[in-house]
Amino acid sequence: MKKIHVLLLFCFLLVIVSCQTKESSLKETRKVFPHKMPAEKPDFPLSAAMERMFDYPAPRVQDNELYTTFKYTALEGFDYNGGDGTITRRDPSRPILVGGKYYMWYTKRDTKHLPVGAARADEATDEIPSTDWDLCDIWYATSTDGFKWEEQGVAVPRPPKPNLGWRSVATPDILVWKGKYYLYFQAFNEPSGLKGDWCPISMAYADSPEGPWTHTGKMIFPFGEKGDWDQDQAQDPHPIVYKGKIYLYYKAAYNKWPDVRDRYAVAHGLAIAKDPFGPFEKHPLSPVMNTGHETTYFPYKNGVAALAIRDGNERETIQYAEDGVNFHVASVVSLAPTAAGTFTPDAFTDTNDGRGITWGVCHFTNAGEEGKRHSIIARFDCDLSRDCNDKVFKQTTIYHTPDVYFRQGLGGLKKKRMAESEIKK
Ligand code: AAL
Repeated sequence: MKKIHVLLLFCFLLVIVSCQTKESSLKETRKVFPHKMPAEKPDFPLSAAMERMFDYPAPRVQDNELYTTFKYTALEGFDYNGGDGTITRRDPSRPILVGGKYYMWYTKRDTKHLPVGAARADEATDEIPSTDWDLCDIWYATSTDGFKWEEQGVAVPRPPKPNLGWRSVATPDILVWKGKYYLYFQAFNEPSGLKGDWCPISMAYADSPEGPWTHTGKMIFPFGEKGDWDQDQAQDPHPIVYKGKIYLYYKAAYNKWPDVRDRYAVAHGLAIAKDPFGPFEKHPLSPVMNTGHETTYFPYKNGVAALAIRDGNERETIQYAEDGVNFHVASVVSLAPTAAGTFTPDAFTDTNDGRGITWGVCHFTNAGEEGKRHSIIARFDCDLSRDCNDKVFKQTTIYHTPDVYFRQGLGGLKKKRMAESEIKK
């Protein structure tokens, strides 16, 4: 009797095991993408889109630490002359915290006349600016909370003609290196727009963020050779300390401006130095970024993260390079800040454990009514930080009211479109 029981039990177990094997081999042969999101890329063939999903920091965007939304706040404390267009503040540096105060530097235009525009640059005079960043100086402001700012005055003025930058100094960013301060900025010797937006990067240094600043009067590295992508300009200098050196990312427009403005493209180069005065050596793989009208880079984990905004196939993305050189798209974002300078406490600490960012400053270049256009600096908050996990920044839908869409109207094209549809009837 006992033997029969044992035999029955054995048969029962055999049936179960064989059913399970059948089921799992069926699953193996079906290889369908599972309902539960896999933590890792499944090891069976996937479509290109599903395959790519596992190349992001996380397959679900809400879990992607390099995905964020952006929340904006108008800054308090800046006077814009009633918004009449004569005062502009733009292209802010990253804010830094020194002695309990945030400091930021930016381009300031305070001119009697409004800019005539790049296309009419030959009409520019000593008092009439060509572009919004012509006839500018570098100013700075301080804050204790990052929302209310007090403008302190000029940090780096335009030097007298014919010194480098006599026409305009603009678009600064800051480096803190061995306890001293270095401002890198664009130095124009002609009204922007005359031949193009042509300028090199120059530098000023100081013992304190309050200055006084000494302008070297030199370009920090030469343009590329004739025919190279950066043959005419180096802009938007953005330094961080990485792998014990100064990694200075910069932008140039190429392909070529202004002669064939409609073929305009931008890219970012990388110049590396062991000392703030240089020599800076361009990384042989430069340009290292194919997108981005301005430069925003920060240490992240053991690599470098970047905001790639406007201009380029990968516009509105956050990117990451494990080596600071070879960038990959880490997320696609909306309503991203332009010309962002991020508060990055570890920008200059030579970290290999970059913590990321939660806020910064940016600009809007279309403040004021038509005929009074000027730029303003604003604050944005986000979660691109490994130390913050605020769900509010991980939402994936931003609802704009219909008027935001209708403001992108067809304009003059509307009549044409209506006439075309009439004909088709
Ligand atoms: C900016 C920057 C550079 C350009 C101009 C002023 O947003 O890209 O600084 O020269 O526009």
